[in-house]
Parts: sequence; structure tokens; C-alpha cells
Amino acid sequence: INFVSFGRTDKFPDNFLFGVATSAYQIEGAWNQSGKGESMWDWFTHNFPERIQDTSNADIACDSYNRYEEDVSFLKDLNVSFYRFSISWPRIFPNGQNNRVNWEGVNYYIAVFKLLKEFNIEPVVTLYHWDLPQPLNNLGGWTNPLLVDYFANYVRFCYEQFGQYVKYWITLNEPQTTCINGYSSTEFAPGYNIKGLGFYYCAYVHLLAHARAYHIYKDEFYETQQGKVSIDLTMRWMEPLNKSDESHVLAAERTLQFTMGLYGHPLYLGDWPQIVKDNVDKRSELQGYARSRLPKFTSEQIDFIKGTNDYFALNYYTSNLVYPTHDITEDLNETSYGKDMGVSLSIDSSWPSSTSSWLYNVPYGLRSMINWVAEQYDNPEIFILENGFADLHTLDDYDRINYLNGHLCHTLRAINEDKRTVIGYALWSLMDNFEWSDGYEQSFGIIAVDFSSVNLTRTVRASYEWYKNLIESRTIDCEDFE
Ligand code: GBH
Repeated sequence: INFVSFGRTDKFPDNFLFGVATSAYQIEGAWNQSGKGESMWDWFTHNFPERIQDTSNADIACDSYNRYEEDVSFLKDLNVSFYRFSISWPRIFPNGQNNRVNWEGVNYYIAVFKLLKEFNIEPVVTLYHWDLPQPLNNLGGWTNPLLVDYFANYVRFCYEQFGQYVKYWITLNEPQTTCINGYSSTEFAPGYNIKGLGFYYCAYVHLLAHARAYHIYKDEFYETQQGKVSIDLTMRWMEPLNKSDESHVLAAERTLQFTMGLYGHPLYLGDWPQIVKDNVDKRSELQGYARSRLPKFTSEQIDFIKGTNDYFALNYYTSNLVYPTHDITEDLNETSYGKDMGVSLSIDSSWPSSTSSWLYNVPYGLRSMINWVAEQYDNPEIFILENGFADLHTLDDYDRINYLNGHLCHTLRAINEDKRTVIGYALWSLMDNFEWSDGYEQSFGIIAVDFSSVNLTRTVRASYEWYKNLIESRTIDCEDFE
């Protein structure tokens, strides 16, 4: 381990990768330009503007489709090792299927890849960051197993066209968020509130689609392209409300299994976590369902999914306190994954808040999450692919710097003290963008974007200078972040 500590400064290992992240729908704009098809987020924001805080949409967003050269110039200036961004499926296949290719869209991404290559910036590419082609959403989206085939055709095309540029692929971004906010609530597209049913079917289809995309790469492309494929998983760290109460400790662990374990277990150990099977099968039976609300994997599917994560792509933002609420045989009238877990979540009043209601600054939660993942899944290589902080467009964003500093210090401690393999870190986000149901109200960028100006003016924040400095020195002051 390349660890040097002199006085108050800690140094990152020489091979540790620093980058920034964005996603297509949040930055590109050009929603119907040059042959792009409609995505379910286009459909959602156009039809249900009241579900977005400021009733906005990402029709234009940062207009990065037309301004990518300017955006890449910031990456060059920051001197990041990599840039995580996503490809828009409906920009490639306007109706979601491979019978019609939009070559203008393909050429756009090739231009981005070439520019990144020119500046020696590694692309880390998400194949899907929530912008499902709308015709496939009409077919039932992530609750329809047919999606596995459509996704397979799309990813094969991307490997063919872009694979020569890419060493790190991410199949799907945060399925947990889609399955909670999109299929168990009306907050995110597609806004199907099918609680306690959508949550599990959506996970099932995502896992099968990921595994299919993984095998296609291994079978048809790996030999020539030599890249790595992963699915991006997100989790809040779950801390027992009362650490000396065994029932609280169990409730926190149960919550981790229902959220991260729901994906990690099939990927690394095979099948759903036992506690998930026990609770959902039992409650479904007591509720009089003809079959469990948790879909069953066949043994072929279990083998097909197991072992399909070359590295562990982890997003971490915040933490919760957990306490048990009821025995799972009780409270049967309500059907939801929350009731299947039998827990409630709260926060610690000492945690500093952000301007976003869900985001508290809890840096040690990242270290705990890294350790939990390492212990559950036998020390995989972990790549942190999102971590970031919300404010209300402040240029002197010292709260963001404080947040980032704390999380990077805890990442270092996971590497140096806990001996975990963390290979890199992507800051969310390069620039302000369309923050889903928060519209443009909350900003996550280290570059501010003036969405009211004609040129969508980009201005660097204090955190940009701070990050640039960190990348250059590869050292960080961790004294205040024990
Ligand atoms: C990530 O999700 C996304 O990948 C990224 O696109 C996004 O811009 C970024 O975070 C910042 O939000 O149901 O109360 O939690 C992070 C996890 C899950 C956080 C959904 C916000 C909605 C409010 N997100 N959640 S709540």
C-alpha cells in the first residue's frame, strides 16, 4: 500500500482514480434533436410536470449534446483520470429496438469518446441511467421480462460501436432507486405506485437484464476489448437507532439485506437473501396471495446471475437510523417493502443537513458501507461511482467541500486501516443538472450552470478549485474527519 502520512496530510495511493460523473438525461438536453426518440423521463416530465418541484424538465438541461466540447475542456482542466457519463438508449435506438439506428446519436458519442481519448481521460460508461425508451415503458418497462431481450440488443450494439474506447462498463444505474421511486411511488418515472409488488419484479428484471448484458460482453467482446462490467448499486448506510438493543441491530441488518442485499446476494452468492425470501413469502401467504410477491429465480437463473460483477460500483450519499416497528405477521393490510422489512427509518439530529430533504452529511457511513460490502461479498474491488452534496446554487460552497473532504477521508481510512480495495472515486456531479423530481432547485455541481442564461453559462465553484487541487497533490487534510 502506497500510504504516506506526513503531519496532517494523508496521501492517496498512486493508482487511485479521481473522476466526476453525470448522466445523459440530466445534462444532454436536445431531447428530440437529431433523431432522438422519447424516453420515459421525457414522457413523465411532459405529462406530469406537477411531480417535479419547479415543474421543469430536461428538454434543454445543460445542452451538453451541443456543448460537450466546453464540458470536456473542464475535465481536462481538472485533470481527472476518468469521466463517468451515460449513453441515452433512445438516442441510439429511437423506438428502443434495433430495427432502427439513429446514426447521428451514435456519432455524437463517438465524438465524445475521441475527445476524451485526446486528453487521456478514461471513459467510465453507464449504458442505462433511467432514460428508458418510452415504447418499452408502454410495454410495462422494468416489470416486463421482455425488457431483458431489448436491453441485450441495445448493449450489444453499444459494445460493437463504442467498445474499443471503454474499459469500465456499467450496465444499469441504481436499480434500487428506480424500483423504489419509480415502481413503488409516483415520484420518479414511470411513477407506477405498485408497492410491495413492483419493488421485487423490478429488481428481478433488472438483475436478469444485467446478467444478460454481462454474458454478452464476456462471450462476444471480452477477448478483443478486455474491459470490465458492473452494475451500479446505491445504498444508504443503515445504523441501529439503539446500538445496544439487539432488535435494532437486527432491523438495521435486515434493511441492508432488503436494499443492497437484494442485488448483491444474487450477484455474489446466488438467489435472494434468505431474510427477504422468508419475510416476503410469509407475508404474501398470510395476505392470501396465490403466489409470493417475490418472484422465484430458477436454478438456471441463479447460476446465470451469480458471478456477473467484475467490480463493485458503489454510490453512497447518506445514512439512516433504523428501528423495528412490527412483527412481520402483523399489520397485514398494507402491502409494501417497508412492511415486509418491519422497520422505520429516521436520522440523527447531530448529522449536518444539506438543502435536500434526504441528504445528511454522514461520512463514516461510507466507510461502514465499504466494509459491509467487503465482508458480505468477499472483498470485491470497489469503485465509488457517485458521492456528492446538494445546495442552492452557492458559489462559495464550503458545505460541499466539507462533505467531500469527509467522505474522501473515510475512503482513505477504508483503504489504509481496514485494508479494503477501493480503486477510485467519482464526484457527483461535474456540473449542475436536472435533479429528477427536484428539477433545477437543488444543485450538485462543482460547476454552476446558469439555467436562465441563453448560453447556459458555466462558472466554477470553490469546490471545483478544491477538487482540482486534491487531484494535483493527491493529498488531503483529514485531521477534522476522524
Ligand atoms: C443518484 O441517486 C442518481 O444516480 C443521480 O442521477 C442523482 O442526480 C444523484 O443521486 C443525486 O440525487 O426517496 O427521499 O430518497 C441517489 C439516490 C434516490 C436520492 C432517490 C434521492 C429521492 C428522494 N437518490 N432519492 S428519497
